[in-house]
Amino acid sequence: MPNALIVIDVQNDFCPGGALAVPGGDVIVPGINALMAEYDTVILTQDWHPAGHSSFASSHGGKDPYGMVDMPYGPQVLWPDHCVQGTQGAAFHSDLRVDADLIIRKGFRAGIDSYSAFFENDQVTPTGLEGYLRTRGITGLTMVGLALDFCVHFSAVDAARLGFDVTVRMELCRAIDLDGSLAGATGAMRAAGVICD
Ligand code: VGL
Ligand code: ZN
Repeated sequence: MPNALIVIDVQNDFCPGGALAVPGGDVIVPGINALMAEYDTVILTQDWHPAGHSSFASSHGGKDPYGMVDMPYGPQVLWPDHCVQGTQGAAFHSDLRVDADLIIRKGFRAGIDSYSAFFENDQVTPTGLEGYLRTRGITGLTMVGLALDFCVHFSAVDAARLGFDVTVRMELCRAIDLDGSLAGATGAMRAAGVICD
């Protein structure tokens, strides 16, 4: 049964020195590159925000990063400006292998964030990734990357709900860990049937 490797958001802004640095975010790159060799299909995701994106604290005058705001689609964490389209921060880590079959960008609509590679944060607007996988006959997914408690978490849970067999290789992920978000993410992934390996 065809499997794909999905490498989530291994971008400069999520690595040490970046705008939304995930501790140890760069350490996983060699292991991810090695894992790519075991998959026929490799997909990269890329967080890809326009300047002034609504998930940026700077777009909500006076609010601090890592606070919350109510968006029309529900509560949203406010982030430092990160992964702005075309910037070095949005580029993949320079050591990451980028000879992938597909690069899927997300978070490019100004008014809505997108953690999951499958649906934007309103949980209904599709990215098109499901259709790509189904038309390629792919049924099993392995996920790695950044950040474990946000984009990996929501991508894995959505994929499991869509009926894919999902494994997250935990040692090839790193987390932001905001207010217990790592424990919450791990519990939610397991509850959704994701294998956290
Ligand atoms: C992410 C926060 C904001 C992620 C993206 O890739 O996990 N987290 N944008
Ligand atoms: Zn983002």
